[in-house]
Amino acid sequence: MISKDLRAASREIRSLLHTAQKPLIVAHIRPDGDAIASTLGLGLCLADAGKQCQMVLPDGIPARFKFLEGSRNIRNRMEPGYDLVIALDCSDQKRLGEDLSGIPVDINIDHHITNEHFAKFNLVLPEEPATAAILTRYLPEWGFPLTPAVANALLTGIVTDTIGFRTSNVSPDSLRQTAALIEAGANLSDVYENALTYQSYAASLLWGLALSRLQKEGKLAWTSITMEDRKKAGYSGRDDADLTNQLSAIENLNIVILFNEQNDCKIKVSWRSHSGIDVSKIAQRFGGGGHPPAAGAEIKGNLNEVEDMVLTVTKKYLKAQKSKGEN
Ligand SMILES: [Mn+2]
Repeated sequence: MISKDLRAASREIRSLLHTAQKPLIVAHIRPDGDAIASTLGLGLCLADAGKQCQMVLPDGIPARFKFLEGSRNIRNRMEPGYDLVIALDCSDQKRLGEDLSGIPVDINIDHHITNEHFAKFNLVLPEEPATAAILTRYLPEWGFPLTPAVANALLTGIVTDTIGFRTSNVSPDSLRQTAALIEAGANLSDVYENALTYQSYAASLLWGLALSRLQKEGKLAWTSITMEDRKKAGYSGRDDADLTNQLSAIENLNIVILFNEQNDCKIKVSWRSHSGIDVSKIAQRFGGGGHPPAAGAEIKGNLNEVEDMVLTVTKKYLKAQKSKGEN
């Protein structure tokens, strides 16, 4: 059931999307598959409807997503002259990056439970497994047809955010949406291989270096990717090369953490959890956010400091959860 507020937001969004001539679509920094896919899915729809559409992701897009039609039209910087701003898959405005964090946002479509409703109209559905899933549901309702290119993009968002339909928030509805996307021309095996399975040789080397330092204490395991690792492996991206998801595949753990050293004394920390432990609460304490089973934060400091701080807080949190469970 969709609430009255959401229905009202959906009506407003529909009319804004139809009236706009020069929409600007943005998503969160260091974009993942869902951020890229949602940007492309909506961008291609609006372009098909004859609009002069700007798609802007300040960090560009990882090579694995360049198979998507229209991905070459994504820009790093916005140009003036837009008449509508749409933020996708982004829970707070800071996550749009420096250039975009100050501009007024008209529409925010997202599925993060930590969403701050920073836009004029917010369509936030935390029960949906991906922002692309929300668009799959609403775009046809708003009168924008799902072409094969749009469907392929949206399917990429669902497949990546659910790690191939493996997360606990995959519902019968998500599978029905997926079926609708395949009917509209999306290619599931192609999306799966390109967006999820394939990885570069450099990424494999990077995994090896980071995994050689994997540590475990009770039901908590962690490791890090350092600047040095990236150099040694010849890995040019600043992302985690999907290692966090790999860590979360280790059995019998409650929480895994990846510390990803960025270039400027900043550490990107990613948490994944099992057994219903809400790691978004820990991430929020460090100024980050996310979903109950998957969250992240960017923390200032050197690797050792940040590791100590985060491990202490996470262990305390695990202990508190445990004693809560025992009561
Ligand atoms: Mn997402």
